Amino acid sequence: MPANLSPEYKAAEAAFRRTREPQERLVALREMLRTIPKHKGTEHLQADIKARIKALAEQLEGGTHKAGGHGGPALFVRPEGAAQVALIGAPNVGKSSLHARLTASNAHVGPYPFTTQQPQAGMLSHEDVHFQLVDLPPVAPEHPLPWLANCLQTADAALLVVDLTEPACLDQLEAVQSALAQQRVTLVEQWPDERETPAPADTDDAFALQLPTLMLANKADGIADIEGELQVLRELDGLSLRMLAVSATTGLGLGEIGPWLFRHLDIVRVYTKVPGHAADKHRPFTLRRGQTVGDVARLVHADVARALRYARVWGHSGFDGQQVGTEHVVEDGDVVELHN
Ligand SMILES: Nc1nc2c(ncn2[C@@H]2O[C@H](COP(=O)(O)OP(=O)(O)OP(=O)(O)O)[C@@H](O)[C@H]2O)c(=O)[nH]1
Ligand SMILES: [Mg+2]
Repeated sequence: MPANLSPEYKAAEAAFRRTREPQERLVALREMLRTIPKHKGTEHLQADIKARIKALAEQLEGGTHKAGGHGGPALFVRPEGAAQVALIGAPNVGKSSLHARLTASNAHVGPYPFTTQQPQAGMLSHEDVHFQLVDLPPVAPEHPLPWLANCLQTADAALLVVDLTEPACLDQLEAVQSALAQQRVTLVEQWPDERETPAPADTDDAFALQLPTLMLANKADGIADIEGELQVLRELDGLSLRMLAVSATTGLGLGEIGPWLFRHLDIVRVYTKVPGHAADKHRPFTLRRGQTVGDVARLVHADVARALRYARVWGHSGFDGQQVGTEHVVEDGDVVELHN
């Protein structure tokens, strides 16, 4: 990190880190470039910022195709649901087949590499929680995706898909990791449920992105000794990611993915009610463990949050319509009645 970064630059960088919204990130990047002290020690960083401005601006201008189907520009997927989870992997490993099977999308599947060209969103449900799964083009050295890091910025986690029947599986894994590393994206084994406190912001590198990752060992239908294969992969891949053997063809293991994500992303469902009425049990608001009644109110509406004085909570933690303050931490299954 070059020395002598000005307070203006640091403020711009903090704004950049705070937001996941592409347009706001572009504004912050331009402000970073404007305020960065122009000397030899910052040359690399200046070049990096310029490259990112170029990529992000192109990505934002680019879109005639809509990646998410909800008005987002091409090559971005606007997050929806409880969490956004990206399908990452080498060519032809079965990402789109999994996407199609898990979300009932019509993701295009082909028996050859580089079938998928753009991100595609779909929803994977677990009980009344919906995760947004994003199918992506393959990550491969011969097929660079300059927009990938920007696209992944909105993801909460990744599913790293490998093909268990592919002899070059380990080489593919290495190639995926190194292509991601070039864009400063790292797939990590630690998920939110294992963190005591929220992940510390990376203080050195505003561009570093770490995604909690579950490995999906796909095409397990073609493998006789699945446990043995997983063991080999575990020993040789140099990663310590959790693994799940799956098959997009037979459906093996697919039912475990939703519950796995729900548990490890530390998701909390809250049902709201208005006084004198039953709770709306159909559509939970989804939060993360540790979030509060105040956060629930913000999800309902900014005006509701501003006016909030207290809430009543019915929940698993023994609360039975008890009055609580805005800082009260909610738990999965709580019913909350907001009062102003
Ligand atoms: N046996 C078997 N074949 C599979 C499985 N999943 C996918 N396939 C096959 O693998 C090939 C590639 O599948 P895709 O889903 O297009 O793979 P992809 O990773 O999206 O490929 P790209 O978009 O090119 O990166 C197709 O021929 C699929 O039928 C599986 O679980 N078992
Ligand atoms: Mg595909």
